[in-house]
Amino acid sequence: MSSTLLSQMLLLVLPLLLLLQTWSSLAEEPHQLATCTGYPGIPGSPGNNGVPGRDGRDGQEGREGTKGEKGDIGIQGLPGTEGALGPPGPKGAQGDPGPRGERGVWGPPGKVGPAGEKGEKGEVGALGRPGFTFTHWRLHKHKLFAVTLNRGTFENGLKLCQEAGGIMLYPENEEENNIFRDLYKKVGPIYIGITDTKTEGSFVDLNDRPLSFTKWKPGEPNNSGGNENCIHIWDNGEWNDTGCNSEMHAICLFLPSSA
Ligand SMILES: [Ca+2]
Ligand SMILES: [Ca+2]
Repeated sequence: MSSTLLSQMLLLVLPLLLLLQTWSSLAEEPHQLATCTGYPGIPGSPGNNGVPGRDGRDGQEGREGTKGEKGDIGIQGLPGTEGALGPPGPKGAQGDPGPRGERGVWGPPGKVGPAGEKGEKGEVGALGRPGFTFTHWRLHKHKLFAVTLNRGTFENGLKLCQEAGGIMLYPENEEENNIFRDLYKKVGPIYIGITDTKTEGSFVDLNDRPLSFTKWKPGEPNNSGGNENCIHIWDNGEWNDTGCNSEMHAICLFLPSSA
């Protein structure tokens, strides 16, 4: 490098160095520059409203509310229209017969009426039928017992009772059996309303009902001779089967409905 060129470069650099030195000195003394006094400016006019922001995100689901109060009673509805009557149903099956009713009770005897006027003497009457005559009467509770005056077969006694409006019967308990026993002591052998004519050995009353009470003598009924289908009572109240053609009394029962 030549000395000439070097001197030219120095001539260019030196002014720059001086310029930099002057700039740095100005930078180290800024306060001297800020000391300049002035007046505040007039506030500017407010700016325009900005554009509305975007919708926010959905919030979380709220808690369940409290139970409301009971409401008032509703208004009564209008009545519905009545439907048409349906056809009658099929006839039901016949029911079982009801239990047998209790027997009626005899009423108290009526008062004796006034004596009638004495009548004229009548003619001699015809002979009455002996079957309608009874010799002893016993009233026990609601039952009226009567003993036939005359003796006859079992069929005779049965018929006499029916014609008089009664039935031939048997004692249905110990009290009634004692009445039969006492009547036997007064009149002798008495038939009672029991037979085994329909089924040998199976004694029933005259309505074919099984017996509710029996008072058999020990060893009876024995169907002695193979032909004992009717019953009579002994003086001790015990029963024996015997033939139906013997001559005996019969006891008829009269109830309020048949007397
Ligand atoms: Ca028999
Ligand atoms: Ca016998």
